[in-house]
Order: sequence, then structure tokens, then C-alpha cells
Amino acid sequence: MEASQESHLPNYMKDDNVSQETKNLISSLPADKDFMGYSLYNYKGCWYYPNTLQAVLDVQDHFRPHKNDIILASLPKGGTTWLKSLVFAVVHREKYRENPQVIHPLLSQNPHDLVPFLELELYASSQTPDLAKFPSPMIVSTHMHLNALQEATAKSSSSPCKIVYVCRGLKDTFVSGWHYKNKLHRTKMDQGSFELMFDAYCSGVILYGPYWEHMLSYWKGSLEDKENVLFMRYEEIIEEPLLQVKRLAEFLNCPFTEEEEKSGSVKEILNLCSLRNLSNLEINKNGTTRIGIDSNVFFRKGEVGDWKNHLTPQMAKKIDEIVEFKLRGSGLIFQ
Ligand code: PAP
Repeated sequence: MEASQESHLPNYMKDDNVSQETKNLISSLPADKDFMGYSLYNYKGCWYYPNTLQAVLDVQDHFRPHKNDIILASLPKGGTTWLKSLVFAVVHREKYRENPQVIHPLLSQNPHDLVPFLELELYASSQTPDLAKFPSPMIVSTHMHLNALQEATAKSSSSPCKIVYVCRGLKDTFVSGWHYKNKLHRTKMDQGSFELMFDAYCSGVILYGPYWEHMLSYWKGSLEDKENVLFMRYEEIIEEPLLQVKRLAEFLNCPFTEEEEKSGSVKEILNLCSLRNLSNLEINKNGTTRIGIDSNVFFRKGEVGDWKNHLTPQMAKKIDEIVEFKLRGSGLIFQ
């Protein structure tokens, strides 16, 4: 079935919002199918569904961030939802501390609705979305590779804005993506599909893949511009949450004061943004995000090493070998 015909598919997987110019471009690009048979196209080293590519091109042509904006970039399933909640809570903490009577937005809205995706929401339906409605500093997110994002940010007349990136070990990312796909398509796919998705993942043919190129683009960017690109890992936030949230706040030029630290402000933010807290909220159990995805699909186990419950030793070895080979010499290492 063509992607445009399946009604419950998210818009970004469809092909019904593409200009003639982009159709012409697509016809010249390397093409392949995802593991479910939907068409993907490779544009400048990254795989996209048609609607996603259109939105990425629109971001590149029209999005011009200001110095104070914050862009959260992430590997799909790499910790996006957590990073969105943490950054929103850190950056806006004074506003809600001073007004304890105001319900914190993270208690009534899904993190994806507080921090919208550039290409999956804002530029998915408009070339000129109303960005003024977001509280300052504006926080937006993306799954684009850094080189693709830079086609927009480098054209901004303002000084560079801050970019925070998060990713996660590729075995856990794969398993998380598998569960997400099942929930998204409201089905329980069989072992054959699991293996097909695994093969596609290992060959890099997946939306925003290859994932190792995704990670490398931000890794190199963070080494070249430490002041404006922060590279974070999901596992490190799990291991040393206090330290990582403080690192995040310092990078964003809003470090925690000694007084805040003593009064437990960092811990409060971690509790507010914890998987347990967010996933138990009514809005995240039964709500739907603005881009039409059930909120609960973004929350599952959040464990490091869950791949052990799903991958055979051979599969694990295959991913390890790919990661070792592709990241060799970069200084980026995953255990
Ligand atoms: P996205 O890229 O589609 O937005 P993303 O949030 O990056 O997804 O990844 C979802 C993973 O983060 C899930 O991991 P799992 O499948 O291994 O369980 C989800 O459980 C986890 N996650 C979501 N929110 C949080 C949170 N607040 N704290 C820790 N982990 C979280």
C-alpha cells in the first residue's frame, strides 16, 4: 500500500505533501524501501520519506534561528523525549519557581508539544510557521543530521544558537525503535519483520539513517564548536543524572546557583522529567500529540541494555562490528 493511503500513518511517512520541484528532485535520488515497503530516498547521505524530505528542504530554505534559540537534535529513539523535558524544565525553571500556583506545563502537556520538531511539525505543513508564539527562549527540535541542519543555521544572520544533541547505543536504539514501530502501526509484528528491520537498520536504510553518520555529524560538530554544540548520551544521563543536568544548564548559560543546588532544584527537575513521572501522567497515558501520535508510544522501559532481551548474540555482534568500523578513528566510542 502507498504511504499516502494508510490513514493512521504519521504524515512524515507519507508522500502527499510534496511540491513538483521536490518530486523532480526525488526522481533523481537513490531510492529504496523501508522494512515495511514504504519508499525512502537518499538525499545528501540521509534517508527520508517524501514528506519528511519536503519539510527538511523547507527548514533549510526558511528557518533562520536567532542567537537565543535552542535546538535539540537527537537520534530517533536516542532520548529525544527526555532531553525535551529536561531542557524545557531547566531553561524555564525560574518562571515556575516564582509562580508555584501555575501548573508546570510538563504536567499537562507532552514534551513533544512543548518542544516542537522543526521538520516533523513546524515546517511539515507550512514554509512560514508562526514561531513567535513560543515562549522565549524558543526551544525546537530536529532529527536532521548536523550537516543538513547547518544548511539552515549557517544562513542565519544572527550569531550561532546552541545545539544540544543526544544519542544512545545503537543496539538499544534499535530495540526501542522496534517497539515504537509496533505501537505506531498498532500491531504486533512477527519475527520475520524484526529480522527485516534489523537488516535495514544495519544497512542504514531507515528514516534519518545511517544512524552512525547521524552520530558522527554531531560528534564532529561538538569537537569543532564546543561552545555551541553539546554532545550528550542517554546512558550518561542515566548513570550520572545530576552531573549531566548541571552540564546541560552550564552549556545553556543558565547554571544552577549554589543555593539552587542546596535546595534540591536539580533533583526536582530530574523527578519531574523522570520516565516514571511523565509516563504516569494522564496526558501521556491517553493523550495524542499535535502531530497525531499517541503520547504513550514515547514511553517504555528506559533501560540501558534492554537489547539483551531481544537480539541474538550474532545480531549484537553485527551491530558492534558496524559501530566499531564506522566510528573508528573518530574518538567516539560505544561500549
Ligand atoms: P523519539 O525519537 O521518537 O522522540 P525518544 O524519546 O528518543 O523517541 O526515545 C524513546 C525512548 O526514550 C524509549 O526508550 P525504550 O524504548 O528503551 O524504553 C523511552 O522509554 C525513553 N524515554 C522516554 N521518556 C523518558 C524519560 N523521561 N526518561 C528516560 N527515558 C525516557
